[in-house]
Amino acid sequence: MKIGSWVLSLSFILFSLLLIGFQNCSKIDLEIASTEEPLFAGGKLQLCLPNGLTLENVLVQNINLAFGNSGLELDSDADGLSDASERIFGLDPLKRMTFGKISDRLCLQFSPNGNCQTITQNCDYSTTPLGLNMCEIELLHLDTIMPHPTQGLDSDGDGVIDLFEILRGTQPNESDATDDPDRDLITNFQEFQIGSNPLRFNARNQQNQFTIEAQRMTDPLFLPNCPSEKWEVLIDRIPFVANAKEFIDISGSSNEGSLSFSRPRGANQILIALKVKPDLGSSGVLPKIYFRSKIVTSHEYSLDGQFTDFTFAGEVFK
Ligand SMILES: [Ca+2]
Ligand SMILES: [Ca+2]
Ligand SMILES: [Ca+2]
Ligand SMILES: [Ca+2]
Repeated sequence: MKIGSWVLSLSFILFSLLLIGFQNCSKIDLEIASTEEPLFAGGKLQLCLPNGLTLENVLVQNINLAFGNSGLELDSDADGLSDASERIFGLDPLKRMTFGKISDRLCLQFSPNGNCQTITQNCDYSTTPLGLNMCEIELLHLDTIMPHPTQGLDSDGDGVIDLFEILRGTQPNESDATDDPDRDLITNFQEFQIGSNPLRFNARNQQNQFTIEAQRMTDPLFLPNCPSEKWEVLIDRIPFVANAKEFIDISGSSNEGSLSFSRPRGANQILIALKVKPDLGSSGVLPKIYFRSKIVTSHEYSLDGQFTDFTFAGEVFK
């Protein structure tokens, strides 16, 4: 009797372990649909902020991964559409702007057949600091929401840069960071923080989330020569895949100091965006956006850095 119930318990445990194993496998399949298993990038930022500023948020995205039909897929040209989706719609997976004027993701959004040659005839192709051109800004009416000193950064002032919103499908022209369009009880902003799809119910997929933890530091031994606010940001488990083809961006003109989408074969581009705002004692100072592009390969795991590694993109009103 005793041995019988013991065998029964053991079988139950084995069955449960098997079941957990299967569940984990299916979760991974749902999230990562690349031909290669993802590698993970992480690192530590030690930031000495400019005087009078405090950190509003840090967001990180691998711009060479896009959400496709079956999860995260390779997006070689960083236009927000995976290579596989582009082939389905007859777009070029190695051109951000197959028709030359707006990024392919916006092309599909405004012209669902992927045929957007006729959109925006006369506009300025030169890119703003974070990779948008005036054709895209005018098409999305980003220039009419708020008259920021620099356009195309965080036009709606919700803390998520326009580029990330376009790549992931949230609204760059509407403050929607606290919205939850996919009703998974994770707000859009939280989805950006953990790297999940803001347009797809995925509350139960805890498996492949990444983490970004920012903490204000008061320890005098941390950045001892910093006279202003000090922050430590821990970034972990940002997924990347190593099978990307080389990408050379030929869309529009890239201005000095603005984000470039080009990168070598086998590498992914991980973009870190900082939004800083005036601290309580500062008046007449506007919020600012800084960015850092990190080219990551299979041999390099580190996103370590300091504030001086970041490029100033511009100021926003909110
Ligand atoms: Ca693409
Ligand atoms: Ca493309
Ligand atoms: Ca925004
Ligand atoms: Ca959500």
